[in-house]
Amino acid sequence: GSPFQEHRFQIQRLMRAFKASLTPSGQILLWEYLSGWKELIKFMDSLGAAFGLVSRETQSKIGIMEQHQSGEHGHHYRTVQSMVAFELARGLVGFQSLPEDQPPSGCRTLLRLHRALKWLELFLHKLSTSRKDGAPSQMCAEAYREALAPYHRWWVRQAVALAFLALPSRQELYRLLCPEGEHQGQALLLGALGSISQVYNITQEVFASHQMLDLP
Ligand code: 1PW
Repeated sequence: GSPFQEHRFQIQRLMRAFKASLTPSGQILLWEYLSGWKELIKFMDSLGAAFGLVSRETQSKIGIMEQHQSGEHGHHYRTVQSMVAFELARGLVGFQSLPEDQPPSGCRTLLRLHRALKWLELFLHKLSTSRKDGAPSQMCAEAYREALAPYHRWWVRQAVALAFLALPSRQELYRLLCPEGEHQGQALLLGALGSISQVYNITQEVFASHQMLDLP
């Protein structure tokens, strides 16, 4: 293939990354998890400038996670579970408010990505079960209302709503997601959904069991 191919979004790569993030013992590997997100960012970027804010914000969260990974205690940031254990033991989670002089914790940062993953899960689900005349901008907005809007400030909700309006038609979106055609696209969507839900559910359990679902 072309040497530039890896810069283009591929839903297969997204699916593989989230699948690979799951170990047989139910650990979630952060490097693979984040590489799934990076693939998704390529997709957002292919949607045009309207998704710039969403894309930049996601990248900045990934950047914080990578700083933790390459830091002094990086080896604790191999899995979601080891990160949680480490930050809990060291009092680094930030259950109250964020100390100004410290980088945001891995837990509160991952929680943001985790909530956004629910948005993606709902959106892909709606898309994969939608009729030919369905409007992606509406599906995206509904998924956002259900999964993410309650956690966002007013101005963020307004900005995100504007981005949705720029989403292409269902047909065009399927073409972007899977150039091989809608039929295959649907199968790939379902495959991706399967891995994303599994990863989401495990992360949710880990965070819930430590009362970490509303870190400031
Ligand atoms: C095509 C579908 C793509 C779905 C991808 C989902 C990405 C969601 C990112 C939304 C970003 C909106 C703008 C920023 C909001 C931040 O305030 C918020 N960040 C996130 C990732 O939700 C909360 O982070 P904060 O402000 O508590 O550091």
